[in-house]
Amino acid sequence: MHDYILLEEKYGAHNYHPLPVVLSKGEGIFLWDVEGKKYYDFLSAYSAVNQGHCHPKIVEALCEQAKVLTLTSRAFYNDCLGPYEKFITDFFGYDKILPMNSGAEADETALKLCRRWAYDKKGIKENEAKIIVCNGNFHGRTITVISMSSDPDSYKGFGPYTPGFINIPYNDLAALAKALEDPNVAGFLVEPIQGEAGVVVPDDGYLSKAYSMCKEKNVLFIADEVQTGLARTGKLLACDHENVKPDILILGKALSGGTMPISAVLADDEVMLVIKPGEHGSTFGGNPLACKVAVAALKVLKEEKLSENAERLGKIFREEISKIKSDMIELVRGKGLLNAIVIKPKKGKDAWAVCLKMKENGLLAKPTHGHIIRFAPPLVITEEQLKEALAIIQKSVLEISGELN
Ligand code: IF1
Repeated sequence: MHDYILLEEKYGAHNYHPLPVVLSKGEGIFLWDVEGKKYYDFLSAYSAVNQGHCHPKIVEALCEQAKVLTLTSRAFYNDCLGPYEKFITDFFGYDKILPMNSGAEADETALKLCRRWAYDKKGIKENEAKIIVCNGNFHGRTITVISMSSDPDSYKGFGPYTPGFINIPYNDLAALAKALEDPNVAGFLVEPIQGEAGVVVPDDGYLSKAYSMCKEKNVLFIADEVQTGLARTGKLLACDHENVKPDILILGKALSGGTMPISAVLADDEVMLVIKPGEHGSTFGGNPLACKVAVAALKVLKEEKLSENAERLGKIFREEISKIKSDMIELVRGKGLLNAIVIKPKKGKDAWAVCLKMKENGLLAKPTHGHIIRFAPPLVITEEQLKEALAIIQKSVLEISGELN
């Protein structure tokens, strides 16, 4: 175990600080380390494995297509892309898709689409378009994306930054109204729930009101559903909770069920067709392998009713966590199976210590911002398994806080 950690330490960039566990196998909601110890996975690779680790139908699609054709580039047509594009646009109800790979790339794509739409359709003077973003956002790691960030860990020391963004507080409609007064505003980019910020759920009605305010000003409502989408919050999309259909929808992570980087931007013709041949793309975007995998991954969400499961079990999770009597648990929040608890440190023990204890007890989760623990198991978890996991969480918190006698 130690050897693998030392190898990463010596030969890998130090851009992460992982929990000291070395994993070598995954199946459904479980992970195993190199010593054969089994864990509940309560991170789901940051919601990329909503369908569970190594889902047989997704892996089969991957393996079958890998034997036939993996990549052609977009210089030529292939026999997987068109059928995938039809499938996913029907699935989400949009005219068009633009396929990419990582979430950050899909966010970048949405920003480019929005800017071009601003100049070609809205009539904003070239180079003057602005996009409203929220404090506490997380959209990835590229220079333009970190230019929108309000978190110094993300942006500090990486300037100069891309201009053209207006930062406003999240969940603040008055601030949005004020920012929308600027006639050069072309879009509003928002996470329906802020993941990295610590699973920050906005007030009911925030998204739908924000959407109608954008419509009033002819501003594109752009939803980053990379983390919240694909059944995670109890609906196919988190925006579905408020019946909002974003003008631009950004998907990633679970679009591949965690097998490879697949992301997508969906929009109707009025927006999508502003980008012309040669103006955007990617070597791997829309490759045959990805197309087959994404179709399989989306089918699993529906076939296994993962939204419904997330909705039902999410409620149980929050109810049961609230019952844990510990002064270290300040609050629990979330939607569906995207939840977090806020930890009040006690005698020098913080969220990291709780995560180490949970690891010891057979459950993996990751702290964020020092005092928050995100809980996001694969959505194929059953009620019985959830209860077992809850018992581990309870035991671990009480052991750390010294409340277990
Ligand atoms: C890391 C958090 C999760 C995202 C949203 C775009 C992207 C992400 C809403 C970019 C990525 C990640 C990346 C991961 C940590 C992680 C994360 F802790 F930062 F908040 F999921 F909870 N939009 N989220 O959440 O997607 O380019 O990475 O494919 O290690 O940076 P990507």
